[in-house]
Amino acid sequence: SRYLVTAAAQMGPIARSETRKDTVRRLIEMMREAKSRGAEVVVFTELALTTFFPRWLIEDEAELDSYYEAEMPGPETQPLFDEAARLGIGFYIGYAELVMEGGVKRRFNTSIIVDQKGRIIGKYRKVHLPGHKEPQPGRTHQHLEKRYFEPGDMGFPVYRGFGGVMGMCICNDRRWPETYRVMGLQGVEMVMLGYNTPFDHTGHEAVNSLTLFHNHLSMQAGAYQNATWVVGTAKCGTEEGSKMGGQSVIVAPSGEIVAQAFTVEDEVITAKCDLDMGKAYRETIFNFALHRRPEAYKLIVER
Ligand code: CDT
Repeated sequence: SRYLVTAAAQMGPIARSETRKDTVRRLIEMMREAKSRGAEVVVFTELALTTFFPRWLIEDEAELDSYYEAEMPGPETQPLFDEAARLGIGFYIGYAELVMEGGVKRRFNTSIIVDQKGRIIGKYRKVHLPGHKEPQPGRTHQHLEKRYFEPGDMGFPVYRGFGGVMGMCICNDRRWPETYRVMGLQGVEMVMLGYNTPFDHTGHEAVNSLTLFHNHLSMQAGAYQNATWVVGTAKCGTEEGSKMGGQSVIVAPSGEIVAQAFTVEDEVITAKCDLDMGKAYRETIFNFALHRRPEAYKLIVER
């Protein structure tokens, strides 16, 4: 067995007025709690440093830029890295990334994995961007990720860390089977992800009422079909009037939920994850080399 004590640090709402400093303080508090429970790695959420700003049309560029990180770590996030190194705990965190390339601003919805010495060992940029480019009439809250981010340009890389093979995705990515499969084909043993999921995300009441069911369905299926642990961490509760789902989970390669948050606030959950557990699936029912039929899947990449 290769045990990795893993924590998911769910976040309650972050107000629009909350400073980075205050948010980082909340993250550090949960990091300490995770460590006190024996965790070696803690998974924070998507866009963990600010309120979920894609719910608004922001036309002032300086204001928009204020939600992004131009460097990681930067002056306001350095304390998180310092505390991780001091405690000897790794972490995953999502943030809005702003990069200057040839004098042009590029924006991504990004996550990183940081090791127990406070060093970045992996990076990922969100591939599946939901929502719209233009504000939709009649909606109380917009979802303008297509306006504020470019689709990720890194694919779904995996990284060696914490004694295993680690992968990442971000929120909407968790609903797409290809996300997990691309990492599954690289032998991923734990997929870390964060999400911000408003209950009104489809505009169809019947679908919206299944929001929490679909959240777990996607992650449990992804875990089982790819013989991997999945750690899904929410930002939840009522944030600036938008109600978002919680129920953060740690899912085993069997597809079973082994830990689940029960509040919609800052809450740490933990599980002792055996990274070898996936073998029983990878070597039998999901032995990819033996049973997959890529020649029958061509349409997936052609359309
Ligand atoms: N953040 C994010 O990707 N949220 C989406 C819901 C919004 S769809 C308009 C999700 O898939 O959870």
